[in-house]
Amino acid sequence: MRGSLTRALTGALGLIAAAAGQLATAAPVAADSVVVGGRQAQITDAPWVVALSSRDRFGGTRAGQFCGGVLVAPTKVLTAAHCLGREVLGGEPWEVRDFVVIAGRAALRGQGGQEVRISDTWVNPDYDPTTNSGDLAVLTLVSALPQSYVIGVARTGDAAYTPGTEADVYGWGDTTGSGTYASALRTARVQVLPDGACERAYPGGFGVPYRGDTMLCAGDPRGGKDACQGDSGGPLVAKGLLVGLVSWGSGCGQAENPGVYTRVSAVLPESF
Ligand code: 4AZ
Repeated sequence: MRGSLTRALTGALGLIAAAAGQLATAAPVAADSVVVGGRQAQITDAPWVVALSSRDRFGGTRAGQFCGGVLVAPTKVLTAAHCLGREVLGGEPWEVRDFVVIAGRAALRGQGGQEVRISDTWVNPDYDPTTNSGDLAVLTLVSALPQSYVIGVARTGDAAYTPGTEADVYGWGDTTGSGTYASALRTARVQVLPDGACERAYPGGFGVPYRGDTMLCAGDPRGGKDACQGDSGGPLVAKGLLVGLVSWGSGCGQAENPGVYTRVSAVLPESF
């Protein structure tokens, strides 16, 4: 969607940070790397994973997929706020005439599942596009998907947020870190990492800083498994509950640069 640079690099410091980011992404990632380092996922095992699509804007070969999302109620999809930004959509979400959520389909070229239009979008008013803090939006679907597709959301303090907890990230994004987008849903097993791991990786300065109050750090301590470009907005699931949304990071699958996720429990309003 945007070359190999990371989300973090789109803010005011973009040019300087971009140079630093390109150095960071120059290191090779694991060859079988989600989602980098992942494996194929069955949609029946993860029916809450959805693709955000516009064939008009992103082309039809991969069904217009450009971000991930997750179903948290029959008509409510969470995604990353940055997925709805002007630089992604080329306008406001309601101006994208064929914007749909694809549910119940792992293979983007297949016919399975359903494509559902969106009646409303809500972008977290505290989302800061410069720092990526609060990177969450809610899409309301025009018609309800089955309740059986819905995943529960971990609340603040849930054990699912404890560092060391195994977590699975899902998406149709880049599987290599060099622009090889998946056509079927993939998943990778990572772990919730202590905030300190991302504070060390993303101290601020040139790039944007990691903030543990609104962000969640997760990755593979040995590297190789991670979310990547195109996975944004997709779910990070631990203990059967949603804990994070793919948000940003430097490169993909590098042990020293974990993935940064939206901390859903801290950012999602109580009323959803
Ligand atoms: C992106 O640009 C992106 N490795 C998403 C996740 C990560 C990096 C970049 C984490 O959408």
